[in-house]
Formats: sequence, C-alpha cells, structure tokens
Amino acid sequence: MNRLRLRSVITGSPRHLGKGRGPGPRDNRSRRPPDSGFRRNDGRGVFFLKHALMVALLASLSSPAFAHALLQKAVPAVGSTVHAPPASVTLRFSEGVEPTFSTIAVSDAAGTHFEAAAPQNAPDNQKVLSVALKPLAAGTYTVEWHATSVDTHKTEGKFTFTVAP
Ligand SMILES: [Cu+2]
Repeated sequence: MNRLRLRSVITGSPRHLGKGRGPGPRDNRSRRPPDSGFRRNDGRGVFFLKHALMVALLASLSSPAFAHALLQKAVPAVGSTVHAPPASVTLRFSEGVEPTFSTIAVSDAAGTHFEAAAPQNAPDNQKVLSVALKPLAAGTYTVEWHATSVDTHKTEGKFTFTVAP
C-alpha cells in the first residue's frame, strides 16, 4: 500500500508531463508547482504569525481580567446577622483598590445612608477598603460597593447584613 502510493507519487509528475501538452503557456503553468508551493509555505508563515498575534492579543485582553478587584471577604460578613452594631464596614478585595475612585454605601430599608466618612484603605493593605459608619439601629442594611482596582478596572457588588436587636 505504502509502496504503491509512493510509486504513484513518484510517477505522477512524469505522467502529467507525458500527457502530450506541447510547449507553451500551459506547459509553463505545469512547471509552476515548485514556485506556488513556496508561496503556499510563505502564506502559512503569515497565517502562523497572525495566529500568534491573536493568541498574544487574547492573552493581553484576558489577563487584566484576573486583576479585577473581586470581593473576597466582608466584615460584617455577606448575609450575616450581627448582634453588636458594627462601627464600620470593611471589604477585602482580590486586588488593590483606589479609595478615591471607590465607594461603599451603607443604607437601611428606608434608603437612609450611614457612611460617616469616605472609604479608606487599611494603612498596611491596599486590598482592604473600609468605611466608618454612623450608629446603626437594629435592622437590615444594604452595602453597595463600587471598586476601582489599581489597574483602573471597575467592579461592583451589593449585599446585606442585619443588626439584630
Ligand atoms: Cu482589572
């Protein structure tokens, strides 16, 4: 099988030449394959280059996504019930966040806000952002945060916690 195939490959080209085509443009065209084969290889090189560029582009587009500031921990915890009214809400993110371009809003069911100041990073950790609160009465509070990571990407989220009487 392999030998047969090999022979037909070997004999293929002379057979084409032997089909009685006289000299002329047609014959010239039949001699082109080595040339066009080279061009095809060149085309493949361009395709490979485009492919490599696309992979690099996708990598550059997707890797910043991993740098988005995602909420990892909250105090009070997401959905929790606490018995002592917290004096602040502290959020820890997966990336450093810019307090100037980040907000933490804490409001009750009536929509009254309880932030006492602008949010601040923890002194030793830019991934931690907290906001001081006015005194909280018993009730359920909604925390709505908007974070801008140090790589300027924006994320946001919302959760509640309850202060039990
Ligand atoms: Cu990001």
